[in-house]
Amino acid sequence: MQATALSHPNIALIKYWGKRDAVKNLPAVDSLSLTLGGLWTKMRVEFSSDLNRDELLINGIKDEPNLARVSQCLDLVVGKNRDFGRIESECNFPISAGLASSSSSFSALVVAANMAINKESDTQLFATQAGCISGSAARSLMGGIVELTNTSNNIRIKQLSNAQRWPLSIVIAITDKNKKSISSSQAMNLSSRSSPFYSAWIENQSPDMHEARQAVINMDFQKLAAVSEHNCLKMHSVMWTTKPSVVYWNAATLNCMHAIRDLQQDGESVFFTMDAGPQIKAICLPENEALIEEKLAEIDGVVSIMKSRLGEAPVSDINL
Ligand code: 2P0
Repeated sequence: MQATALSHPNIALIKYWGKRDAVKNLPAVDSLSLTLGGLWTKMRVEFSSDLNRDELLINGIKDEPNLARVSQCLDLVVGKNRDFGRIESECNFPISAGLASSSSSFSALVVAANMAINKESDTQLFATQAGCISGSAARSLMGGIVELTNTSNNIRIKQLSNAQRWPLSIVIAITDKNKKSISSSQAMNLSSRSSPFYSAWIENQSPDMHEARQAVINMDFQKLAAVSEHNCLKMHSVMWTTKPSVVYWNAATLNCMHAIRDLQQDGESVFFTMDAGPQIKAICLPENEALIEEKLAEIDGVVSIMKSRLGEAPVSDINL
């Protein structure tokens, strides 16, 4: 009754912001993402009749705030009438700081919990289960470039490109390692109720998805760059016009954006995206990675740089 799984976070180029069903946690829009190799969360799950409650350790420290969501995930996978679980989570990057740690955490947890009860691997089912707990987690069930689409009362994920077919690099400029001020769940809920741009955001997602999908199929970097930046700025416009406003950026985030725009002017293949946090992700071709890293590291307020290439689907093994 124990298993371990390792999963990578993902960042969306065409973003998920808003829910069409809060109970099932179904997203209001389709999305498209990159799975980030090198960054990972490892989850070890052990069910035992000796335990009298679920227990969660994150990087060796007992954690209460995230326990309810973890228990909810185990109930969903195993059923409410289950043994309690001891969950040990290890993560090699900052958590709750806009680096999509919930995507790697809940995808790893779903895979490990299913393996612990000897369920056969079923990627779409695992994506549905992970997505119920964290919308972005569903996309981490596949590697490379992944799209998540809405079906009548579920979601579906599909790999548009594997990590080898179109290798992309992701340079992440960390501008603040602290936890974000408001969770994305809470913030998107506020946006749907109060931003005058929310309905326009929902209505205009399909053309962006179409354009991004075609760009991936044709490996057209400039097209993917243009539609990704546009979609990112639209999502942040919805956040900014939420009441009360949700502004995840800081001065360094904006300075990085300008630096990336300058690099584009110089003919470099690079574009930016930002999520529910102040970190900036620069997507580029592997041959440009060193230059982008150098330029971003020089910017005031950039605390550190992380680099990633497209990663693979989760792996599970009792001995991980
Ligand atoms: C995304 N984000 O598409 C967007 C962009 C953040 C900004 O998915 O409410 O923490 O738990 O389903 O999984 C935030 O992801 O949200 C998110 P919930 P989650 O990646």
